[in-house]
Amino acid sequence: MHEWWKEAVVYQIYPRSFCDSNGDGIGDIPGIISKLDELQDLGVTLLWLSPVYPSPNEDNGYDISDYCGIHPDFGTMEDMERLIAEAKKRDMGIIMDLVINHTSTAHPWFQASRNVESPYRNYYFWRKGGKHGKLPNNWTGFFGGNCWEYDERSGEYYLHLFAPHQPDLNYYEPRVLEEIKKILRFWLDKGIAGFRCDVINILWKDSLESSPKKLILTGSEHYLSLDGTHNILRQLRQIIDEYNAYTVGETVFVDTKKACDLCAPERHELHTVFGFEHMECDQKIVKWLKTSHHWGKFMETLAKWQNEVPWNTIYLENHDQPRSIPRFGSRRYHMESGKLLATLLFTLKGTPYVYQGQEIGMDDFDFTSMAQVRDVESINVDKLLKSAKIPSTLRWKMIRATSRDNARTPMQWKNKLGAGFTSGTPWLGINSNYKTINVEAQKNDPNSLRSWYKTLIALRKENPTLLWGDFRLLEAGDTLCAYQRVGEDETLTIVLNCCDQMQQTQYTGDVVLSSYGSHTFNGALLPWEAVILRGE
Ligand code: ISL
Ligand code: CA
Repeated sequence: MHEWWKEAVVYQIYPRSFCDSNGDGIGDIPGIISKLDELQDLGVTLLWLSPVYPSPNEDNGYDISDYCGIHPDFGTMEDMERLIAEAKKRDMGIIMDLVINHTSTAHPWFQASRNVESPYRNYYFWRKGGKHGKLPNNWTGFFGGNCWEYDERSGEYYLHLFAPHQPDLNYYEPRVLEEIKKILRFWLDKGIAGFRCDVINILWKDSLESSPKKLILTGSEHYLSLDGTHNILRQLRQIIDEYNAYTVGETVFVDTKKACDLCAPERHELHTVFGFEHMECDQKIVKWLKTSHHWGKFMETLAKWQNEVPWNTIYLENHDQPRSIPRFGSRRYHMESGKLLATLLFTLKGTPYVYQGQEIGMDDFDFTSMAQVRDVESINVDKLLKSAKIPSTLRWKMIRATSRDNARTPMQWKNKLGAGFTSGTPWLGINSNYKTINVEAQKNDPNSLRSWYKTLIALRKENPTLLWGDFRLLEAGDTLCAYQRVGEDETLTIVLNCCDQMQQTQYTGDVVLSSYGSHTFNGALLPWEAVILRGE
C-alpha cells in the first residue's frame, strides 16, 4: 500500500538548538517558523519536533510536566498553532514527540502520587525497600546505575528507568492509558500529523522481580516488548487511524522479528519503528564503549532490516547519537563522505529521516572538558566511571566519542557570531567550525552537501523505483558496498566507495547521479564517491 507517510521525507528538529528568535540562547518555535522556507526549499515534508512541552529540563524535555502545554522557553500555544498552520501552507506536517513511559517528577500526577492516600498513587510504581537501604529490586537503568529513588514524603521508593527525575508510569492503572488517549486527541485535533513515540516498547512491566541476569540493563526481560505493550499500542492505534496520522516508535533492543511484531501492518500497532542495530555496529556491550566502524557489518545489518521489516525508517543521526560523518565517513573527505552517507539515506527502501545539521555536515562538538557538557546521560556516566576509578583522560575519551551533546550543539546557519542561531549566549557551545560549515555558505553552492541532499530528495520524490522498488544487496565490503532497487520497469544500482582511496569496480550502467557530478562511469570510483546507475 502506498500510504502517505511512506513518501514522506522527515526532518528532525531539536528545538533548543535550532533557531533562537529572541536572543535568550535557546531555540524556540518562532525560530522554527522563521526557517520553514529553508526547510521547504530542502524538500522535506514532515517535521519531527523533539519535546516542546513544559518540563524542568532534567533531560531536555524528555521529562514532561504538562503534556498539553508549551514550555515558555519555546513560546506559547499560539506559536505552536501558528507553526502547524504555517507548515501546512508549505505542505509540511508536524510530528510531536510522545514521551509516555515516564513523566517528570514535576508533573502534577507525580506530585499528587507522593501522597499514599492519593487517587494518583497508583499512576507510578511505588515500593517499599528492604532493611539496610536495600532497594525494591536489582534492576539497572538506561543512564547507568540503579533505578529506584527514595521519596521522604511517602517513605517509599519509585521506579525510574531513566534519570531520577523521570518516574515510570504504571499502566496497570487503567486511568493512565485514558489520560494518554486524551493527550493524543488534544494534539491530533490541533492538526498534527502524528507522533514519534519515545522508548515505546518498554511501557508494560510484567513484574518488578529482581533479575538473575547480572549484565547490562538488569531486569529488562521484565519490560522489553511485552504483550501488555502490544495491547496498549493497539488501543492507541485506533485513535491514530481516526486521524489518518502516522507513528514511529523508538524501540530499544529490538531485532527484526520484534520490530515486525511492533510495526507489521496487519498488527495495527505502530506504523514504523526506529531500530538501533545498525547504530550499534560500532559499539561493544554498551554504547559508551566504541569500537571501530566497519562498513561490511554496517551494510549487512542495514540489508537485514531492509529484507526482513516491511517498511523501515532510514536514519543515520538523531539527538542521541554522535554525528555521522566522523563516525561512518571520513574527516579527511568530509564533504565527499557526507554525500555518500546522504546517498545511502535516500536510496534505501523506507522513510528517510534527516537530523538537523546533517544536511550541512555538522560535526561532533569541539568541547575540551566535561564542564562544557550538559547531557544528563554523559554527566551520569562520567560520575559512574569516576566512582569506578577510571582516570579522567580515559573518561573524557569515552564521553567525547559517545556524548549526546555531539549532536545537540546549535544549528549553524551563518558565518557570524552566534552562527545565526542566537544573538545571545547559546545554552550549549557552538562548534567553532560554524565559520565554514553553515547553511548560508552551502545554500547557493550547487556542489555543496546541502545541494546534494536537495538533489537526492527531489530524485526520490519523482522516482517510483527509489520509493517502492525492492531492495537487493549485491556487496557488503569494508570498502565497497553495492545494492539494487528493483522497480517495475527499471533497476537502479547504487555503488558506494567507502574509503579514502580510488577504486576500480566491476559495476557498469548509465549514470543517474554521481556524488562527484560526473556523467560517465567506467567502474572507477573516486574517494567516497557514490553513484546511482540505471541498469544492471
Ligand atoms: O541512546 C540510546 C541508544 O544509543 C538508547 O539508550 C535510547 O535511545 C535511549 O536512551 C532512549 O532515548 C529516548 O528516551 C530518553 C531520552 O533521554 C532520549 O533523548 C530519547 O531519545 C528518555 O526519555
Ligand atoms: Ca529563544
